[in-house]
Amino acid sequence: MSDNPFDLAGKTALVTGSSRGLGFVMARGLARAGARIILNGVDTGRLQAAQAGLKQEGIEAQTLNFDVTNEADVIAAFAVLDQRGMAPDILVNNAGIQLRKPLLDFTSDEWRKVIDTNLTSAFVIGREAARRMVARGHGKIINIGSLASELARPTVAPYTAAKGGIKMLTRSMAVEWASKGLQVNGIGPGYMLTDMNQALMDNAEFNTWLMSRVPAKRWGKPEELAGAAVFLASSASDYINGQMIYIDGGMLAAM
Ligand code: GCO
Repeated sequence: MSDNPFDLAGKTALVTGSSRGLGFVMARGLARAGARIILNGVDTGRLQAAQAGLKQEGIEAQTLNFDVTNEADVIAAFAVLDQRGMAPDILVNNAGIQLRKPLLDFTSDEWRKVIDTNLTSAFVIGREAARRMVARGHGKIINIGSLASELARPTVAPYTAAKGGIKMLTRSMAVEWASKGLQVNGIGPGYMLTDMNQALMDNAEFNTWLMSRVPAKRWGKPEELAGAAVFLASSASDYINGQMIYIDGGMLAAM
């Protein structure tokens, strides 16, 4: 047993939505800390490319293609993990989508798609993982929220509602499962350089506004999330529960 509290050797981590972007970078960070990684996505080509990318740095990752919004798919995926002896010790609920338009123009179907992908999936997958973690008496769940878990801006209402829900789902999971040996916490990225935010990065007016709001005066880099993910996945955070760590360049601290 390593005396390094950040060592994840011997642990299995499932990261949803990890074929690219923040999910991939967090999965890579957990792997570099010693965890056995299960990459998830719905695009087999992207999953295989992500797996190959990790292999190039000597990391052997598994892949599991399932749709986080399809409960039957999720349950079947956990049955496969059970068969492989790979029920996760660490779950990162990262999968999410963004849809930007005035709230008055959203359809109910569009609302449900965002809520289902960004919030309900964290409940369903969290419940399936926690059933196995509770049986073992230990486990780490990391829900990926957002700066939008705390602050709203126009045109992203479903996403913001979902991410606010992620914060309170994290607290709910923590208060129900802490006595069972689980630690459940969240990471709230600020404005990060990701495909999801490309339209914002390309918008000069948005960039001017953002630079006026972020004390660090820059966009965040996806790899800047990996440290918090390793910390919350490790024994270094065994007495931390129900917390959100915001990685936002100080944006939430500023008026
Ligand atoms: C937006 C962005 C935010 C992201 C951002 C902050 O359109 O405002 O997509 O919703 O979550 O990375 O967390």
